[in-house]
Amino acid sequence: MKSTFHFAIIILIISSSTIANGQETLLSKKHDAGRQIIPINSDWKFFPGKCNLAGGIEDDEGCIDVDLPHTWNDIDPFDDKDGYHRGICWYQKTIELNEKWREKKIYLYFEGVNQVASVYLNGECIGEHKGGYTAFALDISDHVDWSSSDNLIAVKVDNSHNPQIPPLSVGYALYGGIYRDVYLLVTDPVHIDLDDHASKGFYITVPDLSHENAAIQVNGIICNDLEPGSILVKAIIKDAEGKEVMTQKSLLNSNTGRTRFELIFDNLKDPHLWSPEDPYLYSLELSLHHNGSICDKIITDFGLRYFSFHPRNGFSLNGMPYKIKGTNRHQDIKNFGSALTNQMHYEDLKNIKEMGCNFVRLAHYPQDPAVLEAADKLGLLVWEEIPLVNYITEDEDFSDNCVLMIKEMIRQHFNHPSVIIWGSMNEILLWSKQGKRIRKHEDIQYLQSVKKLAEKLDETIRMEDPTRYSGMAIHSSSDYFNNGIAQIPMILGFNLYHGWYSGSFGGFTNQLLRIHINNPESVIFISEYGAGSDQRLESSDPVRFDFTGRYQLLYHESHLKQIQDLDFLGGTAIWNQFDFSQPQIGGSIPHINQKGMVSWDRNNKDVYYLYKTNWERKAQTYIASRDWQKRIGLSDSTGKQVLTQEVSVYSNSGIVELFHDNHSMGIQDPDEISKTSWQVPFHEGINHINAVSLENPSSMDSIQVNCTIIPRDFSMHSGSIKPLYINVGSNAQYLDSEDNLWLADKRYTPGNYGYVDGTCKLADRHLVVTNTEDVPLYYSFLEGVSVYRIDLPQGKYLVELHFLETESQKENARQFHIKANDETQTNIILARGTMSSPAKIISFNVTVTGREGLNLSFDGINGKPILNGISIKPTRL
Ligand code: GCB
Repeated sequence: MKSTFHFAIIILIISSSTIANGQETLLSKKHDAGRQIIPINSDWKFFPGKCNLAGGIEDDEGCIDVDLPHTWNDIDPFDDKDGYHRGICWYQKTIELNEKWREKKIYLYFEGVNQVASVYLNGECIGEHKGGYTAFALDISDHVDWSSSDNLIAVKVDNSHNPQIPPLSVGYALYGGIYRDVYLLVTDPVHIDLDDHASKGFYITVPDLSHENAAIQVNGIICNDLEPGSILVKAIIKDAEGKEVMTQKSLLNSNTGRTRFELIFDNLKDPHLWSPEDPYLYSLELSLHHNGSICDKIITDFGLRYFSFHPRNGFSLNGMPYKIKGTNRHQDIKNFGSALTNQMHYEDLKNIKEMGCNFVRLAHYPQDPAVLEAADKLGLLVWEEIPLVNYITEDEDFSDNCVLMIKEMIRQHFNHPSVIIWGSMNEILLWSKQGKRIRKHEDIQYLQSVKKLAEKLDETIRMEDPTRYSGMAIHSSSDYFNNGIAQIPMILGFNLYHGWYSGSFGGFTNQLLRIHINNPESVIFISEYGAGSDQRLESSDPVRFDFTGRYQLLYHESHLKQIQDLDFLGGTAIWNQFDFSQPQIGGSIPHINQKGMVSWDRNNKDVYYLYKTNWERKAQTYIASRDWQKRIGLSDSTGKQVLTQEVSVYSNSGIVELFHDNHSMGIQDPDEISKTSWQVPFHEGINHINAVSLENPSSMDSIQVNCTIIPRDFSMHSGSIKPLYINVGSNAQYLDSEDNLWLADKRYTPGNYGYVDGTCKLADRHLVVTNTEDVPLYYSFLEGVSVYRIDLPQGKYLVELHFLETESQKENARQFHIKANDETQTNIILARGTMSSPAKIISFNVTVTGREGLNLSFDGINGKPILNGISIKPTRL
């Protein structure tokens, strides 16, 4: 179904109070008559790397005490060693049973274990779950040992590569562990279903919804493990203030086993609709009554909204055109890996909301219940998908696992008003079936298998949930269109990186217009666009792949402008809100994908404020230089001791005036993306910069820029030179791990420093630099240099030279002699591994006499000489 369709849905989620501080998830709410939910996250024993615990029963030797959530890969994907632990580890915990539970049903509920979990109770295997991103529930009632007060749970967790389980290849760490919460769920033998793919056991839809009226339907299953009899199902709808709005009841004659129920509220007048701007939640109290007492009760919140996508008009919400302004989110944070608390999940979504987004794509897998709850509560529309990325295994097991994942995802998260799209695949034709990146698919048989799977998954989505849209994200390849794959989903997402992986910024609009014209009936969505950055690198002269904050700004400024003009788009999502793990990738922060609006340890980058100013309604002004408050450069060529550089301001509050040390730099009117820029003549030391909106003076911002100015004629400043750091071969200044500022490099001009020859280059982005905290220094380099000059005044200096081999040598390692002022210092040999390369430093003392300065010369023995950085410290020898 390609054309617009319009539907309404009402959704429910477990009680709103659980989200107030983001601490608890839907299941952790201490409950209500008939049902107990007991978190069992503390006091687990973790057996790292143990593969052979029979039934999980073992003495404590070698175990580590841990609390959940836990992953064993919080650190090792990011160290200098190749790879990270992917294999089997065990967890154990004893649980205490309550005598009162003898007649009850007892379930173990796991929110997420990556990626295969085998669960044992007292040595007996009671279940297995495949797939690391969805929940599962196991009925342990008949397996507990009532003769003992303690029962031993053991969980074997395996995060090895498994060809039957997606994801097969991933651009993110496959963190192993029980990395989400675990609960004991104790219910009456008569209860709302707990055996339906770890769902809530009931589903709410809205056959009819308008601003005037809502018809609401609750469908579910009752499990009666007691005796045949009549069961009363009762549902009460309350408004956000807790006032009762409507009640419905249904008396069922239930046999033992499972019985369906349906409740219809057909006339909720003047419903208060849910939207990102007004995430209004009703609550619903669903209870079962048997033999005069309440045997199960669940209190949930729910939201009401209707929406549709149109191939030419974009998205509409509650009957009005609506611009989706979105981002993507991965679920990991520095030092925690994927083992995040519910509060951390909540803070992430809050960060997204505060940037002005109204949409988030949970890429590339279903996320924690706390994430969905936060989206409902904060007001964020959601695209959620299964972890089917890059390529498939052509067999039934793999396909069955994908289908199961879709069912689990949809059933578990069906009741969230935030969700509007279920995704099935991401860039599924990026790799060959052998697991290699390819440009063009030639294997017709494989393409047919992919198509068949895509059809099956899309069909599953539409069957499981006819109230939402199916989605698929693809990369720029005609293979999707030529083989009938792009035509399958209701929403076609494009992951586009113009001006990053290839081409120029403007290619974005050109490509989208082409796609739109050729596929006028397809709903086109931008599921990803982005560029990487590193808050330690800045440049007045940014270039692609340099990882400077300025390049990332230019990229997003251009894309934001372009997006504003593309009205047919269903929506857009930045890649990515947060930097995230990408083991084995290089760049200036190895093992990290650096395209976040926010760093991996959760610091907003300057680009965050570009979007915030444009997308968040409240009046605001930001100086886009939070990441560039320490600046260094040569003094201007005017001869004055100033460094003139650009300062940009984003303001959505009209004309802005910029002040430098309280002197007005003039007023400017922000452009269509709320941007203005000034050239500011920074002086040495602290510079106070203020930006104020003239129309709304409370919309203002101020920062301090600490500027280090190197006199352009430093050869004249005899004896007064400070340590000098040069980021050789780079257009960018670099702030190192000891707070030293490294100058951007340049061609030599008399009186200061620079390369006389050689070519400035960036290392291959895939090369992982090891053995240093200061990767950016090594990521850029000068190749083929024979002379590098620094016109130092007379004096004695300690010189350090930094090197990295960037190429894998086929035969002899790169080798060259180094001389300083004609004195041979050393002979250096560089080598590297297949994927990684270690940083290397050599140091020596030099004495500069007369006006000779420091002349470094490099003489190749094998290959071209190469240089990455120079530091020079005056010494007293
Ligand atoms: C993509 C992928 C995503 C990557 C991203 C990138 O298209 O869908 O998983 O992380 O590109 O940064 O290369």
